Amino acid sequence: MSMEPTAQAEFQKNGYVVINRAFDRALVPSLRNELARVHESFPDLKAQHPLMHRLGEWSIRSPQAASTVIRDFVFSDHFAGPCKSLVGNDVDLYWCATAAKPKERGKGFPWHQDAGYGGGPDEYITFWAAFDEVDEENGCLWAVPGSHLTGIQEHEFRKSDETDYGGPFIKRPYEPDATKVPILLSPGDMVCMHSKLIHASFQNHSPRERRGLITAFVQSGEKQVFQTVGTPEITVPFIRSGRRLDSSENTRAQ
Ligand SMILES: O=C(O)CCC(=O)C(=O)O
Repeated sequence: MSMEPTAQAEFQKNGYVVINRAFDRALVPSLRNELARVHESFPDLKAQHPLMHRLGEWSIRSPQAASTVIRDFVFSDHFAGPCKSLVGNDVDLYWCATAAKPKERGKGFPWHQDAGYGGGPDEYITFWAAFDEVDEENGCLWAVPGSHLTGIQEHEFRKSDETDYGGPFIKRPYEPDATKVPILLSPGDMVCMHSKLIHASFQNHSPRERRGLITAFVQSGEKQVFQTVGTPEITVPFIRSGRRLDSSENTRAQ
């Protein structure tokens, strides 16, 4: 289903839009199970699927390579509709990763822009699909509305420490203070973000898991697509001339 014009306008203005009930809650238990399996069996799965990478305790890149449940979810109309509205009729999956912040010890992911990682395309969209109730206590995403219009800030790579996971983050000091907004989601909701949106997430001190899936999509033919881990990125065809390819047509996804 394509996106409502009001939701598209919200995305253009704020750089993100929350899509409530974007997918059936009935899918959530099997998605949670697959996410747990991918994390628990990562070494074995990695041996069979070299595309997979551990990005830290909280995240595994390319889980769709090892899970048909995740693959069918990623290559579904849940994402095709918004992709067609926001990206166009020819779209590739850029990347996919789990986002499983554990209860009580989940760390933060400081302020950054996805396009600030360097080496990749400037313009693409990222979805964060929720498998749990996600709020301030268990480490939801926060965004700075309208920040996608202010250009790409300078980023620096920081290692994981006591409070934060490692990654490329906006150079210190940066603190948006009052302009930041929490993105509250229920299982089945997702947020769609512009690649230049400034966003972050904080620690999970709660007794609740905070599980989700990140999927990023880019206009096909985008030349500047490199994997953050350093090898050439393999984007996967998703929509061609307005038609969604299903996951079985996407041999490169596996
Ligand atoms: O899941 C999170 O807490 C952070 C995810 C994020 O910001 C990203 O992948 O760009």
